[in-house]
Amino acid sequence: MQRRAFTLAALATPFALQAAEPVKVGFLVKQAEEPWFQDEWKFAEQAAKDKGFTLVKIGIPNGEKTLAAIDNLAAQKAVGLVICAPDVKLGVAINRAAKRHKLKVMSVDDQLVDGAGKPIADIPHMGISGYEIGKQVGAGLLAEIKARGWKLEEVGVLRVAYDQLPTGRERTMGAADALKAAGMPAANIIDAPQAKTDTESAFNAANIAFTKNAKFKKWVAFGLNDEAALGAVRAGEGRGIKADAMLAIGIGGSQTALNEFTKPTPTGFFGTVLISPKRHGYETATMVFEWATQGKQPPAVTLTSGVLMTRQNQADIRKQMGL
Ligand code: FCA
Repeated sequence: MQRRAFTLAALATPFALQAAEPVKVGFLVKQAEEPWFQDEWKFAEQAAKDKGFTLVKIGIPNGEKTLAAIDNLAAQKAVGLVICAPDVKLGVAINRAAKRHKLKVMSVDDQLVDGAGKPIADIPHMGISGYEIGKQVGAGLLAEIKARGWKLEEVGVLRVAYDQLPTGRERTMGAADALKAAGMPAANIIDAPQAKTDTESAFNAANIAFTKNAKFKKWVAFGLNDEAALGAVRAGEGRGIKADAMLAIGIGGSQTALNEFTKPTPTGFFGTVLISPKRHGYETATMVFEWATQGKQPPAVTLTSGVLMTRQNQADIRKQMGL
């Protein structure tokens, strides 16, 4: 009797384990501490819960960690991954590693490129419409410049630049072009190249630019994300360029922007173009899962839009976007 029970249990266990083995999808991001990426992860987790897979979240601050993370996913028998790489030029190496391990790979936010800087065609991508969203930043700045009665000629324009990342360049060029099209003198546009895409790097870049261009007493600022715009605002504050003389609009709309909007006194961080971490997190994770398990190929490129959000309308807009 006892012996029979033992045999049945022994038989049952492997089957039970097999049935319970969850499908794993990786979600690898370049800057895990950034609120935007935290939000993407949160919505990817939601997708995992809804669709019934396990999400494996890994921060990949550099190339070495990126390739190690892909090997790690393969060792865990994951079926695929979504990735926002620390350097888009890692594209070929990432594609090769994924293929070697038979992992489906899709990029999010930053489109991977080959050695010649061309997007890698067989890696599906979801990103923002960078140039269009940049133009929305420019339009938002122009409207507020007008509301404040500033003359375009007297305003310095700080473009916190991260041009090695194509979407970064598109975003800030869109903003600069919108300002120029409205009559902003090209000579007023000052580039402040940042070494990384975080607040500290933007702060350092902005400080140098402000020092070199002290003739401007009023400024507008923008960059590829909220952290870039915020770094410019903080650098301005340190030099006496306060909310009445600074107008910055970021891109993102995550906690970095919300923290500014909920301060009792408005800062120079006037607004942000809210983009959708929900779409970027939920949809990409779902696409990779369905690609690997149902053979459903994701669209080659999906570009998402944004909407200008300020201190005034933030609650309504976030609600409308399902956030
Ligand atoms: C890039 C930026 C992030 C975020 C994302 C949508 O990856 O570095 O801050 O803006 O695009």
